[in-house]
Amino acid sequence: MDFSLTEEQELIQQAARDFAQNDLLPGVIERDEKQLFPKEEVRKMGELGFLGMMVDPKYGGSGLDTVSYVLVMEELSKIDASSSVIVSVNNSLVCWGLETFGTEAQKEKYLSKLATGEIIGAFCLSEPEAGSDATSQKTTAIDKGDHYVLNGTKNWITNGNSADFYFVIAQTDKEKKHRGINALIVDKNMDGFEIGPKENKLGIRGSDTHSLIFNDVKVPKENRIGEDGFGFKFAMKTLAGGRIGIAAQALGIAAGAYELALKYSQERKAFGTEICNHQAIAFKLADMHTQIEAARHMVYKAAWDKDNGKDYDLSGAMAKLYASQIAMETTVEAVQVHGGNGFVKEYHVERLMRDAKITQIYEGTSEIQKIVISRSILD
Ligand code: COS
Repeated sequence: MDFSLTEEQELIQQAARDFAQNDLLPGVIERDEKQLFPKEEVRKMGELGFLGMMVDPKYGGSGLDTVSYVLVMEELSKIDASSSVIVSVNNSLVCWGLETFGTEAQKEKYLSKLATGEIIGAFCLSEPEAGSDATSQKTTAIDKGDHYVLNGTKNWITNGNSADFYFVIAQTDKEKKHRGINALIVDKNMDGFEIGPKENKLGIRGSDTHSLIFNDVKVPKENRIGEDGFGFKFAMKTLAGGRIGIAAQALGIAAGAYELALKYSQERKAFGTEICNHQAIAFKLADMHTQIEAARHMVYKAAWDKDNGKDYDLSGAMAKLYASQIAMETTVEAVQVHGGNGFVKEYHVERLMRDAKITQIYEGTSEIQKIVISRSILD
């Protein structure tokens, strides 16, 4: 076994760390407070190749492996989970889905723009009544010969207003249940496509989350992904990889909070010594460090599975379940180590605590991960 990173992976990790410190950190509190989308930061991440990390260079991507991608996700998330979720959705759900299942014409039209950040994408599966129960799609895509007519509403869509490219999952043939679902590419400028209100969120407030409304949107058949009825499988397969990205985000949030708590505990004095010298604090640091290391192994292993052609449904689900749980626990403890200062925005840990919560919810709640895991071990 070899646990070391390659030289290239170390360089990418360092590039992401530098970018996070120099470009994400300065405005992160203001973006969180005012719910500002990191437009300029996204542009720079496109230039650095972070938005199409695993895409083949012939389509303008960086041609890197999944391990490099999770390293970048981890570093960005230590500082700004609102920016890292944009990276995650664009890489794992949009670019990967398009490159793996799209036609050559679809890739030529969209992939290089997505991979370089010229445009960004969104993945639209959740609905008011279909979040975890993803087969119960109410959005319809009625087959009209050379096109579909799309009607319905999607909820909680990351990059909702900022995207130009949308994967929309919709029901074509209700009788066929999940085998009658299709995934369609929708352009922002299509008639009948409306952006709904922006959500005012607990965490990842810099990311742009909207509901989307489709009123008789005419989508050409050439915008369908795969064969008729492939949409649900497309969503499941794509989300399986997406969960590795979110696991890496959770890992980064935990590691960021831990690093802040460690530093603070070595500076802040109480009872005549730095608080890290009190066992009450030292033991918290020991627990955080151990849990983060365990989560890191799980996240990197899931990425390695994907890179090596192994099944990653189970390892990705376990990594997301565990990393999101310890992101929550670690950030709560990091606030506690900071005491009163932990409650104050300028110390960053309260934001990380709020940001951590979503990692237990999106791209499959922790309960959904347990369904995936238990089915896998019982099969
Ligand atoms: N890869 C490929 N196919 C998959 C799959 C995967 N990882 N998981 C499920 N499928 C397929 C199944 O093989 C089945 O197809 P067939 O009947 O043709 O064999 C189909 O999908 C339906 O699967 P299943 O019967 O297991 O569906 P359930 O309704 O029981 O739901 C869960 C399965 C719960 C796992 C699924 O609905 C899910 O992941 N829900 C959460 C969705 C989610 O992440 N929402 C968040 C939105 S994105 S922020």
